[in-house]
Amino acid sequence: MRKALIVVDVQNDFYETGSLPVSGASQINEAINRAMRDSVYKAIVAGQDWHPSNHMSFAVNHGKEPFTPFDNEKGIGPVLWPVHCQQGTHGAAFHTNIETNRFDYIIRKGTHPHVDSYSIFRENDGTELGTDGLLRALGIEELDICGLALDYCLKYTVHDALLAGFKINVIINGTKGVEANIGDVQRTIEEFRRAGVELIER
Ligand code: VGL
Ligand code: ZN
Repeated sequence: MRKALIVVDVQNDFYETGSLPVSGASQINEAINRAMRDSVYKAIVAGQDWHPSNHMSFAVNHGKEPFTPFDNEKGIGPVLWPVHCQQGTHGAAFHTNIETNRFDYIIRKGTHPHVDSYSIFRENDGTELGTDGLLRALGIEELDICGLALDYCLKYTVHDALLAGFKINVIINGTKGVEANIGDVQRTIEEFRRAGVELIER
């Protein structure tokens, strides 16, 4: 058992009725639950976007509209977001149809007001979240990755996991994208293929 399952940000705000909705998000729940019921995983690690109300990824904290382009060296951007996944709110909670009792570890991210954190490995300024160390300590060599959103947090998580040297499989029926720009999802999938990521179904 050298495999872990990574479940990225399956939180209410990223589902259809949330503040930063991914269309069709609820369609991924069954594949994720099916994967979690499989006994092949040594560990199931969930990411949870967990922002304070003064988080600088929120457009309103700049007096701007959501999706306004913004970039700074502290790792906010490339766009500003609607208020989402505020610590302790319903929007930040995991979707009720996800069998969260199966999560072994939860990595919270985006907790510092001035730094965003897309990947569950490190914050956008490079600060490690401890995920790599955790997986190494457990002897994990291969990751199946699913969750939201394909073209943001999942993409950055895959990127960092590749840099860390893990073999990566993306559960393609267990993820959906924001598609802020038309073609983002397709481009991300092409990038995965070129990087040697395997696309699997559960
Ligand atoms: C995410 C935008 C802002 C994600 C999180 O989970 O993909 N996207 N915060
Ligand atoms: Zn966020």
